[in-house]
Amino acid sequence: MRPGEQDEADLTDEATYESVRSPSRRGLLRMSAGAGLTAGLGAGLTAAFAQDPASAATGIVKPLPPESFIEHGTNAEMRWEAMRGQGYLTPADRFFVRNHVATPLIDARTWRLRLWGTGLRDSPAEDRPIEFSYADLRRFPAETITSFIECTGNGRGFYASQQGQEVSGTPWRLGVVGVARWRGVRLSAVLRRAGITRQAVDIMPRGLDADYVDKGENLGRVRRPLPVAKAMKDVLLAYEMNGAPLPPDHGHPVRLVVPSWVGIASIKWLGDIQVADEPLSSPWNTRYYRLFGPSYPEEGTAPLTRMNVKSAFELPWDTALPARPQLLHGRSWSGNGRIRHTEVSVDGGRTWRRARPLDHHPNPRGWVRWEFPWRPERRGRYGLLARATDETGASQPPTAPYNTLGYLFGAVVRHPVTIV
Ligand SMILES: Nc1nc2c(c(=O)[nH]1)N[C@H]1C(S)=C(S)[C@@H](COP(=O)(O)O)O[C@H]1N2
Ligand SMILES: [Mo]
Repeated sequence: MRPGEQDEADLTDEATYESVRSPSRRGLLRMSAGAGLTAGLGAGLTAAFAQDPASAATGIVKPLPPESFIEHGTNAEMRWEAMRGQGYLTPADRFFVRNHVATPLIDARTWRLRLWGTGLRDSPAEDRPIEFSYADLRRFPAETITSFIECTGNGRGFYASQQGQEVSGTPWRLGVVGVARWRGVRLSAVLRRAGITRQAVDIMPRGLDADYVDKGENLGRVRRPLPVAKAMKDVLLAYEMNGAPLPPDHGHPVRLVVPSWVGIASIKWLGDIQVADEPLSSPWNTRYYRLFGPSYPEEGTAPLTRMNVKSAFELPWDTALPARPQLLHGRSWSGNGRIRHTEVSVDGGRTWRRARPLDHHPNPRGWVRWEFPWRPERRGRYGLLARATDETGASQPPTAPYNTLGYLFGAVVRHPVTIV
């Protein structure tokens, strides 16, 4: 038998295939998604699910073609030129992936959502939770929302490149944001069915991906408290993205979509939700996702909630453009609500002109597409600027306030192009 044949045989056996997909075998999948794989089932899985050789290193299942993505460790940032010519939505195959660990493969047929805690009637214990199967959730009335999900560190790289400030974390440009149509069940409906009480104050959704280890310290599974007021308002338990079942990398079978809030709130591969009659905490609302630094309290600000205003051009970074009149395209969005207008400057911020909005009834939870006619006057280097203002009057300043973890970079970004 030649090397590799055994693995292929394993994968054509359906029973084996199903057993390795089940949640109880996630450890294996984690291995297959991580480095250092040797042989056996894991190798077979790598071959089956990793259409792209890169996924062996990233732990991301979908292909990451270099024209659409920039890989950063276990994450993939979308290149903004990948949105050029697209409609309103970000297609799932271009949507950024932010994974603390690796994408787990979870079988919807054996999956359960488990709710427990002191904020539910009769305070069910963690090991005696109220359970909903995937089929149970599909029997609730379905709801569809169009909403962005954006990583809190989107634009982080510009703290260093535009402001000369050192921050920790992945140096993203502006590509860790996407807008999708999410279909699922209102979280409020499921919480009510589970018996949420008036005393409940916080919920803690937790993912089924592996424990997150930060510099040798095991922080447990990804989880972040959410106030009951937000949980009951507009949060979705999503099982579809853009009309198709949620893909593995985006939380299959079920994820939270927490509109307008920091991306970390939208827990993927949702496994359980603690509902408590007292405030909850996790590293994701204490040591991360607050602002830290000289201008902030020692313990940081309050946990971050809404995202801020941003704008991006649908152009490759540092690209060459022809010396003739042309239309520039881009999108602006804000966690505060609707975008009122976007202005563009092609002369380094001396003069600004309004961009033409292409979406006339802005979705407060989505973005606005815009275009801007430009007639370059000379050849050479330009820094294109775009700044939006939202319905609260919030806009994009020339610089972003420094914080050590590089969150919420809302300043105007200088997008380099060369007219040739
Ligand atoms: N279980 C789990 N949920 C998670 C994460 C994760 O690593 N594990 N990453 C969070 C972060 S930081 C972001 S920005 C979004 C990214 O969602 P996406 O990968 O579908 O784009 O998922 C959030 N939900
Ligand atoms: Mo994030």
